[in-house]
Amino acid sequence: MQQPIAILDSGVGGLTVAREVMRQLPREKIIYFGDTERTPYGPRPAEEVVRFTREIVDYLVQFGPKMIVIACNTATAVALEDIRSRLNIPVIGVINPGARAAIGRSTTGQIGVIGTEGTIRSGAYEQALRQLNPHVRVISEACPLFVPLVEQGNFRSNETREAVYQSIGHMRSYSLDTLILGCTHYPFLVDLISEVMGPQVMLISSADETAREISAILHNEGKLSRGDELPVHQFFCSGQPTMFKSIAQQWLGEQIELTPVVWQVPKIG
Ligand code: I24
Ligand code: DGL
Repeated sequence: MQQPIAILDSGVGGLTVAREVMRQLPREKIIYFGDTERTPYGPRPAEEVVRFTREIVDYLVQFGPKMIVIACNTATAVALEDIRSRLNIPVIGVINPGARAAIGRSTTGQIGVIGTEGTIRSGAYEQALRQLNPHVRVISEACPLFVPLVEQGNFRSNETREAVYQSIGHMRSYSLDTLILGCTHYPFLVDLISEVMGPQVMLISSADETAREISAILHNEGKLSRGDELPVHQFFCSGQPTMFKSIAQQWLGEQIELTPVVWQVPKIG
């Protein structure tokens, strides 16, 4: 099938999922949408994030994707079911793959989850984990300082180390054996997070697990692309294109085709 895989995110974070899909499935064409105009989603009310996610999905369906991937944890937490109920193609989020990996690897059933305020407030990870195994103990914590620090490229400064200790230091007392990094940006802080949590705590990146899930679904449904030539991916962003392009090109290690999207301004009167 030559239809693209559509990946959407609140901004640049979902590029972690896109890169992993490009690595695992080099023949698949990707259409990526980053809502850089309205990023971040983490602090926003759920109803707003649902509305934004619907708008992006409405835009992406014009490309006839074979699958929609909500690469943003916050959007997955509040909008996955809504989007799924409106479409006839597979819609996958980043929460279930991460939860499944955590359940599979944890031996004690003491699982931690960190994410944005919106993700943690929704309880979506707890729900996904409990549905897979009702006996797990889940400890959750919102870490609103982490996204801005990562977006400043501040991965190992003393300020960041301080923020990581302040935010998750108390989680050490729960003897977790697994911690889900339930936000696109947190894998950039793995060194500090593992310094704080200790080497016995396994860290799970929702992006990597999601890419594996995408491969598995396309494989099982016989929908893998069989094209000979390598696909040309297409990127869209709602805000200033310059910054998005530079981050995406650095991260993906190649030139990208980027189209800026201007949301329709609502008419007044
Ligand atoms: N990383 C992220 N966001 C940024 C950044 C970064 N600036 C430097 N690096 N800025 O996310 C976000 C600013 N927004 C404003 C609105 O438009 C879009 C951008 C994490 C990276 C996700 C792939 C550091 C950096 C980089 C390139 C690759 C990776 C990386 F510059 F961490
Ligand atoms: N992409 C978001 C997430 O994974 C993090 C950035 C944001 O708050 O928009 O939850």
